[in-house]
Amino acid sequence: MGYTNCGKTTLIKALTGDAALQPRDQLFATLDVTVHAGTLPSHMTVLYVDTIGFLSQLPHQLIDSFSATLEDVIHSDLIVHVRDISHPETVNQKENVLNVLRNLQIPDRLMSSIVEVHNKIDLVDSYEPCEPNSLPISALREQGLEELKIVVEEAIVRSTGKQVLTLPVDLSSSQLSWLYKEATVQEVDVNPDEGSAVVKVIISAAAYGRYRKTFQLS
Ligand SMILES: Nc1nc2c(ncn2[C@@H]2O[C@H](COP(=O)(O)OP(=O)(O)OP(=O)(O)O)[C@@H](O)[C@H]2O)c(=O)[nH]1
Ligand SMILES: [Mg+2]
Repeated sequence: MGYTNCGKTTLIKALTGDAALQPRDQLFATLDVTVHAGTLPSHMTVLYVDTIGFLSQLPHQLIDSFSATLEDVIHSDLIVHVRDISHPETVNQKENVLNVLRNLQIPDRLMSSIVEVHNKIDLVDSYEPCEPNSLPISALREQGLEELKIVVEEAIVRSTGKQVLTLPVDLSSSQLSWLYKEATVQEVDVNPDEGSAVVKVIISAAAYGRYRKTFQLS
């Protein structure tokens, strides 16, 4: 989420490589909410939602329709707030975005986990991080994106209640293929002599419960 022209579409394009995305130097370049798949450092797939930009002094009649485009935010695992840090009004813009989110009655868990991205640092002479918990990037020059992905992944693991586990796996069983299907396999360390492997996975509590039940593990 963020103001129109702050670089949301450019950022999602850089994170996903989705050539269909068309960033443009104009107000309201994005008029439809679209969804784009990307991969996080642990191989987890994430869906980025490219939203419609905010505008100051939105005509009163349009506030409801604009808010309607943001209703699905409630169902997301994480909000990434993109700010054009080179914009003279960037501080007011941040306040407006947070106010709109408060009015939408976004759940506390989403409000308290917002990842704030300071975009367009390439346009700011000697950028100094001015706020804690914000990530400096240039979506256009693809700077800071790896750091951002790591932060997004940590936040999503936390907000979805997933855990990172290292599990011993019997390769003569279907345990490994089960994990590939139901969880995110990060690393597989095979021990050929023992026909076993040590597998690092990101898995939800529910899937881990089913895994133990399926393979009768204590
Ligand atoms: N210099 C610089 N320009 C950027 C950066 N990120 C985006 N831009 C430019 O900013 C303009 C707007 O980018 P978009 O990605 O379309 O912005 P948006 O937030 O999707 O805008 P709306 O769809 O209107 O809400 C484009 O001309 C981009 O090339 C950046 O990191 N640095
Ligand atoms: Mg856009």
